[in-house]
Order: sequence, then structure tokens, then C-alpha cells
Amino acid sequence: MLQSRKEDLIWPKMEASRCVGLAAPLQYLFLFIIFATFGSVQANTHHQKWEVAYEFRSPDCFQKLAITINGRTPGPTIVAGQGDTIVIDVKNRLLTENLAIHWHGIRQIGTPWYDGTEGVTQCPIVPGETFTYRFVVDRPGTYMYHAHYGMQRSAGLYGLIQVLPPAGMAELFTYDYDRSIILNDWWHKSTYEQAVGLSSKDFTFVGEPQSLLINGRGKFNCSNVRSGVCNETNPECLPYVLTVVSGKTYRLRIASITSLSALNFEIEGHNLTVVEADGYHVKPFVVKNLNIYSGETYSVLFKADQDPSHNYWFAVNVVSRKPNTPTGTAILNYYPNPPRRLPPTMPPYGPLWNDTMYQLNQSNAIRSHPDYIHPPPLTSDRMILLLNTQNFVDGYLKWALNNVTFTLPHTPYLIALKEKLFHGFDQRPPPETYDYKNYDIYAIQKNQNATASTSIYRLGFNSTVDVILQNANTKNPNNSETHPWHLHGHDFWVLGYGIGKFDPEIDPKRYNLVDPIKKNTVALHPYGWTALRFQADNPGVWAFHCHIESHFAMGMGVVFEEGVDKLGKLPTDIMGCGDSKYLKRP
Ligand SMILES: *[C@@H]1O[C@H](CO)[C@@H](O)[C@H](O)[C@H]1NC(C)=O
Ligand SMILES: *[C@@H]1O[C@H](CO)[C@@H](O)[C@H](O)[C@H]1NC(C)=O
Ligand SMILES: *[C@@H]1O[C@H](CO)[C@@H](O)[C@H](O)[C@H]1NC(C)=O
Ligand SMILES: *[C@@H]1O[C@H](CO)[C@@H](O)[C@H](O)[C@H]1NC(C)=O
Ligand SMILES: *[C@@H]1O[C@H](CO)[C@@H](O)[C@H](O)[C@H]1NC(C)=O
Ligand SMILES: *[C@@H]1O[C@H](CO)[C@@H](O)[C@H](O)[C@H]1NC(C)=O
Ligand SMILES: *[C@@H]1O[C@H](CO)[C@@H](O)[C@H](O)[C@H]1NC(C)=O
Ligand SMILES: *[C@@H]1O[C@H](CO)[C@@H](O)[C@H](O)[C@H]1NC(C)=O
Ligand SMILES: *[C@@H]1O[C@H](CO)[C@@H](O)[C@H](O)[C@H]1NC(C)=O
Ligand SMILES: [Cu+2]
Repeated sequence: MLQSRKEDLIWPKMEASRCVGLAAPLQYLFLFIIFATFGSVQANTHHQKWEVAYEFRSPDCFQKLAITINGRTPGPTIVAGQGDTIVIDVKNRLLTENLAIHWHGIRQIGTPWYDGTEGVTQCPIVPGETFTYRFVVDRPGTYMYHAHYGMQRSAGLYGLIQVLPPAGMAELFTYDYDRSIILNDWWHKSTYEQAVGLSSKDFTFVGEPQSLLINGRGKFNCSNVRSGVCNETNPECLPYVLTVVSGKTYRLRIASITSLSALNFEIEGHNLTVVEADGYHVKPFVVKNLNIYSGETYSVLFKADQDPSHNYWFAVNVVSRKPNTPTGTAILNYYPNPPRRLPPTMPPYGPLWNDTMYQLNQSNAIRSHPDYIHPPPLTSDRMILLLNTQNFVDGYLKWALNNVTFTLPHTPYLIALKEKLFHGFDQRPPPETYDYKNYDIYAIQKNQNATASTSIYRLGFNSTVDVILQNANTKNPNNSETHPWHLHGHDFWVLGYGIGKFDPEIDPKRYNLVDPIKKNTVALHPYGWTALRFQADNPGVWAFHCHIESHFAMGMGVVFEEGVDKLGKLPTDIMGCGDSKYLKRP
């Protein structure tokens, strides 16, 4: 904590490191808030007004329409103390497009209606309307926010949330400065073109991204693009520069909000010590480079202990899919070298993209810090085994879980359940398991057709639930993809990973019940399984889905309900769509 404060005091002096495009006024506002809270344990309220609009932007030098918050993409970083209340008035100025914003990693205890998941917890914010999100950030750590309507996230609506521990409470690890990096992948096609391609009978995949962005900046090779649209000297696409002082230790918060890509992050010549994952303390381990899946956040420590006479590369490379995107780069600048002087080397190209064992190994290395173990319940009340496959529904390509592809109802579940509008969605329970004895995960699914459904899993309140994600072959021979699964409203324990078919008789005996990490997003590796456990103790309705934007759009998700009967009256501002049209007060 003290370290974080120190960095906030010093940050404004470090000019070069502030070229990220974070708005100075907001930084100063946060500074003010931090000063105001110093020495007090009182919870504060952070009130912001956001205007969300399309603007022409060139984050990778190529001009396209991007969704901005108060003119910026990435949007402002929210910095708050544990227990503080965040109030954000979101004005939708997209003219012709609905909107919803999800606060990724914030559990929304007591405020499930402000989770920002359109169709699940709220009606969309229609153009011209202002919607106020109000929630408490209850755990210190690194989190994110992003659009949760259609495939809007990939248009640029995203940003970071930093929750600081209470004053006087030191972090377990020490560092001199606190810095943040948010990673993204970027397409030149509009989100609409992408969505229409995915939802047509004549299926067109979004394809590999044109660029990888580090703090909203990338570099596209403009030489084959007609002039005017792409300009490599546009200051908007200058690389991000992080200036370091020799001998100092840096905490780097790294978040990935990619729409498709699994990434590998490396700082040339510098090892990284992993200390935080999704807001939880990690038993520290050292890596040369870090795999980060969409929806995950990490903190790593690195020491500026290399030859200070030149600069070094930050390099971001695609893994898990055959890369067709240049390495994303930024500059690690050793003071007092010129900030933008290019390193004398080629950027690192990262590990072999298809080295699944390397990725699995790193996933397995993420354990809870021994001083911060949250012990999991040793048994569970229910096991839901979800087979991930590609199928067709009426000739459209979809992703399915146990043959069911997810579709959103017209009336958001939370409203439908609380207001007893039960005809709003399919009341039959979705399948708990699949025929794991006979199914061949290495073959193309024999059952070509799945069914589309709005059905949900109803969980006993405060019951302990295990979810096993089982990967399989896609519609292409010898192909299985990586899926980062994200759970809303909870953090889960990661009990284990395996390659091959999960065996409910044998594999639970190998669960890590000693020091499993808690997370909100976890990777399902190719042909593998991932086992999770969580406590259904947060009344509400919660999405659990693949964080790949196109996969979720193709039905790769489920919904859990628990304890909705325990909730008080719903705020009427979440209503107004589907069967809740008449419930909204003017
Ligand atoms: C950009 O593309 C042009 C034309 O294909 C090529 O000659 C040039 O080497 C590329 N530049 C970089 C930096 O890759
Ligand atoms: C590219 O951008 C730079 C800096 O904004 C400007 O000076 C230059 O004229 C632009 N070039 C083209 C071809 O538009
Ligand atoms: C990084 O860690 C590896 C393995 O622990 C070690 O061999 C190497 O010397 C370290 N590199 C630096 C730059 O500290
Ligand atoms: C990984 O991909 C490369 C091509 O990018 C290929 O040559 C190699 O055989 C692949 N390795 C495995 C284990 O599939
Ligand atoms: C697996 O990770 C550990 C550190 O957690 C490392 O020591 C080991 O070399 C790795 N093995 C492989 C095969 O990558
Ligand atoms: C799958 O659905 C298509 C049409 O959507 C239909 O023509 C075909 O017979 C179905 N296949 C099976 C095995 O049911
Ligand atoms: C999925 O469909 C196949 C073929 O129709 C069937 O054998 C299997 O039981 C179904 N699985 C589930 C979980 O419904
Ligand atoms: C949930 O169950 C745990 C024990 O498993 C208990 O300690 C806790 O008080 C329960 N919480 C609620 C809200 O019922
Ligand atoms: C798929 O893999 C199997 C064995 O791993 C191999 O026999 C087969 O030829 C491969 N098929 C294709 C289409 O690559
Ligand atoms: Cu996926």
C-alpha cells in the first residue's frame, strides 16, 4: 500500500511514463482522492460521468471508428480503495447502438443488477439515455471494465480498475513503483462486419487481428494501405513508453481484454516474478514470459537491473492460435536514455505458439500464496460437466455446451426471475453432463446439430458447485482451441487441469485442495479439462462464458442463478425491455 501511494506521488514527475494517454486531469483527481483518504479507513465514493461515443481513432496508425469514453480508448483507469463505492453515470452517445458495461472481477455483492451484463442482469442502455452504475469494490487487486453488449468490447470500450488495500496495510511484496499495462487485439473491420460474418449461414470468421495493442497503441504497416487512412507518423500510434530508473523494482499490473488472442508477454532481458492473479496473492514464481488469456489480470515484479545504456522491448505475441499478427511492442526506457529510442535488438518472438505443455505448466504454477490461502470446501454438492463443442443450429455454426448453444432472452433473467415473468425463458434445466464414457474428444463431433436454448442452471443458495470444463475437437480435424472462461459474481478455486478426457471417478482425487488459487477467469487448454469450485453465495444471476468475444457471440456460455428470492426490490432503471417494458417507471 505504502508503495502504491509513493508511486502516485511520484508518477506525475515521470513525464515519459505518462505518454500512455491516461488523462492527466483524472490522474490528479485520483491523487486528490488518495490524499483525501490518507490515514483514514473511511470508505469513499468516486463519482464519474462518462460519455460513450464513436470517434475516429488510429490506435495502430490505421483509422477506424472506435468506441471511446470521454474521448479516450482505453478509457480512464478507476483507482479506488477497498470498500469504496464507485458511481458512474454512463451516457450512451452511440446514436444507433445499445450499451452495457461490465465491471470484470468485481463480484457485485448485494448489487447483482449493476453487473452490466445485458440480457442477464439488465436491459441495454438505449441511445441518448444515461444509466448509473453504483457498486462497492470490496477486494484489493487489479480488475477491468468493458462493454458487455453484442461484440462491442472489440470496438474499444475497455479500461482498468485498481483497488488499493486499506491505508496502513502493506502488500506482501515490496516494490518502488506501480505501473499498469492493458493488452488488446485490434481489427480494422468494424464490429458489425465481424458479427454479421459470424451469424451468417455463409459463416465468415473474424480472422486473426491486424494488431496487438499495449495501452491502446500498436503499429500497423501502412505501406500497402491507400494514403490518408493509415499514417505511421500519427502521434496516436506512438509506442507506449515505460521509463524506469536503474536499480528500482516495478510492480506491473498486466490485464488482457483481447477479443480472440491468447497472449504471451515478455520484457526483453528481464525476468518477471508473478505475485497477483485476478486480485489474489500468488505464491511467487519467476518466468521469462507470461501467458495471459483474455479476461485475466496479473501483477508481476521486475527489477531494472540490466545494462542501462539502452532501451529494451516489451513484446506481446499470440499463442494458442497460429499467429498471423506482428509482435505488439512498447519500449522499456532506462532513464536517462531518450524515451523513444528503439532498442538495438529485434523484439522477442515469445514461446512456440503451439507448445500446450508450456502453457499448461504455467497455469499449474499459479498457486495461492501460503500466507493468503482461502481454503476451498473439501467436497461439493453438485458437479456440472460441460463439454465444449462446435455444432450447427439450423445450419448456423455455433459453440455448444452439452449440445446446448446459449442465446439471450428478451427479458433479462434477473428481472424475469424476480418479477416471475417465467415465460421469458426456457424453464427446462440444461444438461448436467455428457456421455463422457463414449465420447471421443479427439474426433469431430458426430452430433452435428445442437439446440439453442435460454435455459439456466439454478443453484442451491450457498451450495458448493464444481464445474468441469471439457475441451474437444472443433469442426476442423486435429484442432482444439484455448478458451478462457470467465465467471461473473464469484471467484472460483482452480482445482486442477488435465489433458485428455476428465474422468469423474479418478481425476477428483488429484484435485489441489491445499493451495488452489482463486480467480475469475481461467484457461481451458486444447483437448484438456479444467476443474473449478465455487460457493453459490451471491444472490443474483450470473453469466459464465468463454471470454473470446466471437465465441460468446456464437453461444459459448451458460447462466447460473442462486438466491434470487433473497434479493430486495430491483432498481427500475435496469428494466424497460422485453416483458419488463411495463415495469419501468418514467
Ligand atoms: C511494410 O510492408 C512493406 C511492403 O509489403 C515491406 O516492404 C516493409 O518491409 C514492411 N515494413 C516493415 C517494418 O515490416
Ligand atoms: C501523417 O501524419 C503526420 C503527423 O500527423 C503529418 O505531418 C503528415 O502530413 C501525415 N501524412 C499523410 C500522408 O497524411
Ligand atoms: C532469469 O531466470 C533464469 C532462471 O531462473 C536465470 O537463469 C536467468 O539468469 C535470469 N535472468 C535474469 C536477467 O535475471
Ligand atoms: C507447431 O507449429 C509449427 C508451425 O508453426 C509446426 O511446425 C510444428 O510442427 C507444430 N508443433 C506441434 C507440436 O504441433
Ligand atoms: C514448468 O514450470 C516450472 C516452474 O513452475 C519450471 O521450473 C519448469 O522448468 C517448467 N517445465 C516445463 C516443461 O516448462
Ligand atoms: C441438422 O440440421 C439440418 C438443418 O438445419 C438438417 O438438414 C439435418 O438433417 C440435421 N442433421 C441431423 C443429424 O439431425
Ligand atoms: C448430444 O447429442 C448426441 C447426439 O444426438 C446425443 O447422443 C447426446 O446424448 C447428447 N448429449 C447431451 C448432453 O444431451
Ligand atoms: C454458507 O455456508 C458456509 C459453510 O459452508 C457458512 O459458513 C456461511 O455462513 C454460509 N453463508 C450464508 C450466507 O448462508
Ligand atoms: C490427425 O492426427 C492423427 C494422429 O495424431 C493423424 O494420424 C492424422 O493424420 C491427423 N489428421 C490430419 C488431417 O492432420
Ligand atoms: Cu472460446
